[in-house]
Amino acid sequence: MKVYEFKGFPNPARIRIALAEKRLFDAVEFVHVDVPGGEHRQPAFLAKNPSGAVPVLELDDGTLISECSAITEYLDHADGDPVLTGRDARERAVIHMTQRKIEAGLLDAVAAFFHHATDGLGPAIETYQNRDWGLRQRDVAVATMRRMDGMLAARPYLAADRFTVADITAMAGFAFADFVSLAIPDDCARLSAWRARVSARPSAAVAA
Ligand SMILES: N[C@@H](CCC(=O)N[C@@H](CS)C(=O)NCC(=O)O)C(=O)O
Repeated sequence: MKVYEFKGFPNPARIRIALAEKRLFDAVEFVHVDVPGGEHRQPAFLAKNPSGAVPVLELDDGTLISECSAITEYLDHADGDPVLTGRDARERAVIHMTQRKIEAGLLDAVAAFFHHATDGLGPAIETYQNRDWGLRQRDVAVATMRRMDGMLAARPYLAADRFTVADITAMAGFAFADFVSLAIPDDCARLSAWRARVSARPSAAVAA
């Protein structure tokens, strides 16, 4: 398997963490894509992912899988424990729901703030910017952090009583939030404690 990525970027980090959690890190070859240089907008990469985004997983039979949630789903089904996406119908639905809310409300919102309300990846890449939208999405990210703090009142991890893909998406969201200097609000003690807990996992080290 190959993973096309840019090391240190938040979405590729999700796949690195998932691979490490599932002890599959050495089963893939990482292929560097020069995103700041625009390589992801060139025809050769667009043939792999027409959305022009990393990461992309390429299977040995040539199947191309983009979107982190889909890649994680493949990895989780391809290998056994630990299960990151849920063991039964109820758990799978709850984890999927929570992951998606965190993806949209934290990770994608921070990304929108970065791309629209800051210099982002520079003028060659940021060909359309809407500052108001970016600032609105920063507010969405902070509101999502408060909601996540509430989730942690009932359980030690965001979607279950154990680490799941929802925690992985959140880890990437907070790494991106650090990059744009968006802190966890002071009144979110449970969320800060969760972050310290997941940051201590060995998988966190492979994402940076
Ligand atoms: N929803 C996608 C998001 C992928 C994404 O936005 N990746 C960023 C890097 S973290 C990217 O390639 N950005 C390129 C660009 O903004 O032009 C996923 O889950 O994989």
